[in-house]
Amino acid sequence: MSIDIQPLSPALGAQISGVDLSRDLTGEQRNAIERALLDHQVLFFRDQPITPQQQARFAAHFGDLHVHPIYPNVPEQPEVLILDTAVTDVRDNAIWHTDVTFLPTPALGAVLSAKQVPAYGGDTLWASGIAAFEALSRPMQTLLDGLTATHDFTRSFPLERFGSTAVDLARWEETRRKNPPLSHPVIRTHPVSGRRALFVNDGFTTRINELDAAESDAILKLLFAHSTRPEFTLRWRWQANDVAMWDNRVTQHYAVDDYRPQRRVMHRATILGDAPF
Ligand SMILES: O=C(O)CCC(=O)C(=O)O
Ligand SMILES: [Fe+2]
Repeated sequence: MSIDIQPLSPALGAQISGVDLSRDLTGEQRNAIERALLDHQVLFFRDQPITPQQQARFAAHFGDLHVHPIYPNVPEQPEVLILDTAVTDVRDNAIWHTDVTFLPTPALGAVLSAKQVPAYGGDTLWASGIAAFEALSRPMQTLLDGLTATHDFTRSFPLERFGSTAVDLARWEETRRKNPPLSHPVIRTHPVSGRRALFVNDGFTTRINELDAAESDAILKLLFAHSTRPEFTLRWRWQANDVAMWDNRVTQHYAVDDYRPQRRVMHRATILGDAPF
């Protein structure tokens, strides 16, 4: 059986069939999936009931895995974190963001497995930073080229929501101490494809360093709005056992918070990345 790739929108996204993610990948399958990820930035697989172990093994084909500092994980597979509305307040993912850009080396990508989904609602959207960058005018691209921006963990993980118990507070303070605000380029070059992408996100980006504060506020506001124009996005309607895999180096996503009190349970394995340039 060979891998079939159905593009879902011009900007990004493809549905992949012809592969069973519960089994170990052949080298050929791994390379075909990596190629598809480079071409389409986010991939979707239907009907893939995978265990946390199988999910971690699949994700580990593409890099080392990250253990998240805040979210709960599967005890016997700590690289798989649990997003369960019955356990964690996941509202903070209802903002356009790129995962963990508060790290010096943000995630390369992630593999998200839908365990329990609401009858309707709870969709996730992705946006292509490549499409957003390419649609900017030449003068704006020139202005942004070479600028850097500050990314701060506390923007998406505010103390008010993540420090409610003594244990949570201690973990939050430890995480903040280990992850002081840092800088990344505003325009990122994909380390493999060489394509250029807008790399600021509402979840973690607080300031364009080289601009004055008012200029930075105005330009970031413009860039956040620009990068999530419908033309650069795709919206996925989940079924249980769907798996999504995204290239976190050149995309953002938004988990729509419209379904509570229905329960929604997702498992995520996060693949470590490299320093943006
Ligand atoms: O729950 C989702 O659909 C996505 C949540 C999210 O932002 C993530 O897993 O990185
Ligand atoms: Fe996320």
